[in-house]
Amino acid sequence: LTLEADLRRALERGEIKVFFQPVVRLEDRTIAGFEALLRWDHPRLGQLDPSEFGQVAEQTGLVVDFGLLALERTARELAAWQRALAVDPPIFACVNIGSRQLLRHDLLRDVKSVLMRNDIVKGSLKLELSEGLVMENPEYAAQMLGRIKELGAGLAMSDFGSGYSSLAYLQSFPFDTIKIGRSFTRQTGKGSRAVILRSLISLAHDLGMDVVAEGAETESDAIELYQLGCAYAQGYAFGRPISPMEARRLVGAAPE
Ligand code: G
Ligand code: G
Repeated sequence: LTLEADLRRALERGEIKVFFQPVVRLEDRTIAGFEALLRWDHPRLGQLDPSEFGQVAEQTGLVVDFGLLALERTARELAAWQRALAVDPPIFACVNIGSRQLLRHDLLRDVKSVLMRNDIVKGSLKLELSEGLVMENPEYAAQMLGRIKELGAGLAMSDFGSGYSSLAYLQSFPFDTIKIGRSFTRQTGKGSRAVILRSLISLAHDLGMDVVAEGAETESDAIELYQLGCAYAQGYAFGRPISPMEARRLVGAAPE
C-alpha cells in the first residue's frame, strides 16, 4: 500500500527513469539498437529495477503510466540516434509492453501519437511482448499486434523458447523480431540445447524474422550464438543498461 503511494510520488517527482541496454550485431559488435528498461532512482535506496517494483506497478495499474513514459522517452531518444546515424537497417529500440497495457485500446492511440510526433523510420520502434503474454490470449494478441503493425511500429517477441506452445502460433503473429530468453541463451553448447537453439534460429529466419539472443554474459556465449546462426545479441557481454545521455554518447548523437 505504501509502496503504491511511493511509486506514484516517484513518478510525479521524475524518479522513474528509462535506461537503454545495447543490442549488438554479433558479426562486428556494432550497435544495432537498444532495449528500453525502467529504473527507479530511489532517493534512499539507490537505483531499483523492475524486479523490485514491477509487480506493484502491474497490480495497481501504474505500469500503464510507466509504460507511456517509456514509450515517449524511447521514441524521443530513437529519433535522436537516427538523426546522428544514417545506417541501413536503421538503429532500433524495443519498448516492453505489459499485460495491462496490451488490454487497453489506448495503447493504439499512444503508439500512433508518439510515432506522429517523432521522426522515426517505419518499423524501428519495436513493441516488445513476452511469449507468455502473447499466449495468454493468442487471438486477442494477434488482433492487437496487427493493428500496432499497421500504425508503423515494429514488433518483438521476448522470452522466446520459454514455452514451446508458441511455436505453432509464431507464423500467425506479425513479429519481425524474436528475442530468445536468457534461460535458453545461457545453456548454449550443452548438447541438445544447441541443436534446439539452432533450429529455433533457423525457423525464425525462415519466417523472415530477426533473432536477438538475450542475456549473453560472456565472450564464449557470444561466439557460440554467432556460430548457431544468431545475428544479434544483448547482455552483460556487450553492455549493461545505460542512461539516455550515455546512449547518445555511444551512438554519437547530440546531447539533449
Ligand atoms: O530492468 P530489468 O532488466 O530487471 O527488467 C526486468 C523486467 O521488467 C523486464 O524483463 C521487463 O519485462 C520489465 N520491464 C522493464 N521495463 C519495462 C517497461 O518499460 N514496461 C513494462 N511493462 N515492463 C518493463
Ligand atoms: O525480460 P527483460 O528483457 O525485461 O529482462 C531484462 C533484464 O535482464 C533486466 O533486468 C536486465 O538488467 C537483465 N539483464 C540484461 N542483460 C543481462 C545479462 O547478460 N545477464 C543477466 N543475468 N541479466 C541481464
